[in-house]
Amino acid sequence: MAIARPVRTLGLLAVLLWCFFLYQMFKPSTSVFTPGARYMNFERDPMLDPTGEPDGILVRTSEKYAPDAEDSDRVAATLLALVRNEEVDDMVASMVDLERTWNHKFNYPWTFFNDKPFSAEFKKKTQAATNAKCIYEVISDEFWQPPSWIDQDKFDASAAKLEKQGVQYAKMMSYHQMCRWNSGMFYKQPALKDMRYYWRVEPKVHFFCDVDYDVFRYMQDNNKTYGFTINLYDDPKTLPTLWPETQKFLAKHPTYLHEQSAHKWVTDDIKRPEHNLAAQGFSTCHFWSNFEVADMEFWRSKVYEDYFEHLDKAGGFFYERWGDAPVHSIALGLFEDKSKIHWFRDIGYQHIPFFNCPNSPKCKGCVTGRLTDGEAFLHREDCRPNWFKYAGQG
Ligand SMILES: Nc1nc2c(ncn2[C@@H]2O[C@H](COP(=O)(O)OP(=O)(O)OP(=O)(O)O)[C@@H](O)[C@H]2O)c(=O)[nH]1
Ligand SMILES: [Mg+2]
Repeated sequence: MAIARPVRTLGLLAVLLWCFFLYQMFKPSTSVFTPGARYMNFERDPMLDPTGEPDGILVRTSEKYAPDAEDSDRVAATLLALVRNEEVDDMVASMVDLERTWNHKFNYPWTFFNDKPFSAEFKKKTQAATNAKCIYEVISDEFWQPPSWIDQDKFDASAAKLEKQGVQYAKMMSYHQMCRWNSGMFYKQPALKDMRYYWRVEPKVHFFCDVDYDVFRYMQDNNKTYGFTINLYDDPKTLPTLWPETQKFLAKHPTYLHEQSAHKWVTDDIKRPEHNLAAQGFSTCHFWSNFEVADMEFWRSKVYEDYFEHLDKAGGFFYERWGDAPVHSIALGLFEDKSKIHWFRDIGYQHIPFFNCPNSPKCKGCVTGRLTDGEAFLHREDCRPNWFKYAGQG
């Protein structure tokens, strides 16, 4: 039976419309998230280039890394988490990723810290996620409570002011305590006295890539102090007087500035001048410290201890909202040889909303070169190009 021409035309149109609809649904994305086309700061994101293992001495797994090996190849190091009981499932999720990609080969112990006693459930679930030893520590008041010179009324007044300015967690005293503990307390905990290196792990983070060498031995054998994955700008409203206080400290101790420091990185005012202005001379570019692999000898040094004490006395952990990330980063940028700071480009990592996702067959579950799966404006927070500019990609 012949079909009338208008009906044929309509049918054809319907098919064409359906094809167009399907194309719109499934066409390759040209949004800001497309690797390579998504960002204005880099000519080309180095994460798109093939990533292998770092240069230098690398130690592989062996029977000497068995959990109970007597003459172990492990160095004095631990995986470290400050965490609450109610975050146990998110903590286990982080552990599962890190155990799968790395620690089942090396069996470094996990040390968990909490300001409250760990529950039986927390201990059971976390120990079940690893063959390595787990250590559970309650932080005593001396390390956790605000110091005696912090005035509660002044804290309340400044927190209210910060909150009005949109500073996240401003009124949450425990957040301030957490930042201070991570800045100047954790490495003094008696449970860590025999440890030299740590790898900080938060609940609900992800690791994507197989890492086949002992990361702590890499730090020790190659004389590295600090390792990071992601570099971001901070909110200057959280730290208006951190840099002025740092300058006062430097004026008192001019010899503390390292000859090979990344001072220019700390004070850069080219890439984001308005941040530098609001922070009174600090670029706000920092190592994102929810991931850090570091040598506690640096934090335990006289230089850093003097710096932390100066900052602590100034009160900015409470009257402003100084984070451990900018405090660590400024100290590393001023007082350490920048060649001792290592970018772990090969460790695939995510803490919402940012990623470090290398181009490597060892990685699964992240999109190569994608910095964030959040809102497009978050790309502005990327300050890796600044670190590469002043310190390179080593
Ligand atoms: N035990 C304990 N752990 C805490 C406390 N506050 C924060 N933490 C832990 O400290 C780490 C950092 O805290 P977060 O709240 O994640 O801070 P953040 O990463 O700046 O904030 P988000 O971007 O919201 O994740 C996490 O591992 C928390 O579990 C606290 O009061 N007690
Ligand atoms: Mg967090």
